[in-house]
Amino acid sequence: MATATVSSSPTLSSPASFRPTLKLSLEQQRQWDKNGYFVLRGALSGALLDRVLEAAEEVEARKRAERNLGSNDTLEVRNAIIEHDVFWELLDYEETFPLVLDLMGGDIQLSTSHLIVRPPVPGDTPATFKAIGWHADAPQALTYDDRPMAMKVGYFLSDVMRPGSGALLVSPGSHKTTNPERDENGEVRDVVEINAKPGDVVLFNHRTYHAVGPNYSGRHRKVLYMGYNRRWLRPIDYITMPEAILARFDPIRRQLLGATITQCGHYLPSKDDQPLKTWLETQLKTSSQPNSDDPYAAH
Ligand SMILES: O=C(O)CCC(=O)C(=O)O
Repeated sequence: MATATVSSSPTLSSPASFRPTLKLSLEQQRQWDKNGYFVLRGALSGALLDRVLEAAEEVEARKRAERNLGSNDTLEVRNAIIEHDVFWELLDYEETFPLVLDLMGGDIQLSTSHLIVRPPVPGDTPATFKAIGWHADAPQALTYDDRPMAMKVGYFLSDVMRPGSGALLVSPGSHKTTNPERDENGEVRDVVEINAKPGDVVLFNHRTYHAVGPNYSGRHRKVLYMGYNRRWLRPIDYITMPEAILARFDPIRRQLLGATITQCGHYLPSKDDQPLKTWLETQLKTSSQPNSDDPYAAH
């Protein structure tokens, strides 16, 4: 863990500006239900995008040095959120987190924060190459109330607009099956390549099958995922956050970082264990305006 992040900074609150009334547009909801994912074009932009890109570079350089990795080795940083203060800003980012709340409700926590840097491959690499093979992220069971058990928000940090530059591959509709249809080579049949620019964001259900194909671009391909799951599931890449980190945050962010007030708070939450849910309910009572437009429609 980077000790630099466990500082005595003042409490970092969830941004007062995040909009609980920002809901999925009808089109986003349709795509989520039908395909198991949707894309927000340019949802991360301006100074924050610059800060996140800079932070990702700094963490990449530090981790490559710590792990003795060359620039052509793949780098994966798990629990990346504790590695740089800028990453906290994506924990409940106002342009994406309200949509997670709309999909999942308030009974959630951060499941993972995962920075991935994948190097390009040589030009003679077969097109069927996978930097990571087809998979859905566990667990695969359906939830009891139709809300997703777990989902991810992927922030693209490099340009993967050109086909064959290591973009995320998804199989639309595969969140409805445990075994998507494949051809004789084991390749999933129905595939969409999410070509994206830095700052584009994908939201996908954990059940949606995805993979990463070859990157012929000659440039590294970078992405940062923030995952969220139900609080009665374990997080993926941390067990508990250190007290020194939790102490920096307000009750809503502490909930998101897996903390409870009472002993059985994950399974049998008291009111005090659910600040996000309580806050959400209060906000929704005061104003609730479903979005009719889609500010991030593909362009
Ligand atoms: O985008 C990537 O490099 C891999 C993403 C992935 O497979 C995952 O998050 O489970």
